[in-house]
Amino acid sequence: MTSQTPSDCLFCKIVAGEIPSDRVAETERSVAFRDISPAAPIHVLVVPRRHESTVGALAASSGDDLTDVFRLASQVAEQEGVADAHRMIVNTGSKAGQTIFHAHVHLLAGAAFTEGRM
Ligand code: DGP
Repeated sequence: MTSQTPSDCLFCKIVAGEIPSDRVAETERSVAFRDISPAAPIHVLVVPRRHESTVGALAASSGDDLTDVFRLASQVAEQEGVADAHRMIVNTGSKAGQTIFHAHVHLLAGAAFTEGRM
């Protein structure tokens, strides 16, 4: 699905601190940082520290990492004051808009989400 490997993966470099990011929270397994190109007033990406190309691959390889990513996303929603008004979105595959092939969850909030679906 991707040619990106941990050595040339942008999010691996952000996790390692080699590329700066606006980090909002982290755990032993996951890191949350603000999206460089926000699609909503609050737009945070939550990524596992361990490289997997997609959330599906992450689920297949480690339920603990998968759980931690979503738990941290919920914690960030809480700390941003949007625990009851946010979306979590996962893009899988370039045809679905995935551009970075390191598993990640988008946490989006602060916009008036009036549509019932994406
Ligand atoms: P996706 O389309 O689901 O693969 O989302 C990738 C997101 O990553 C996209 O919303 C923009 C964001 N992004 C790309 N490059 C950087 C970067 O260098 N820093 C940060 N913070 N976000 C980035």
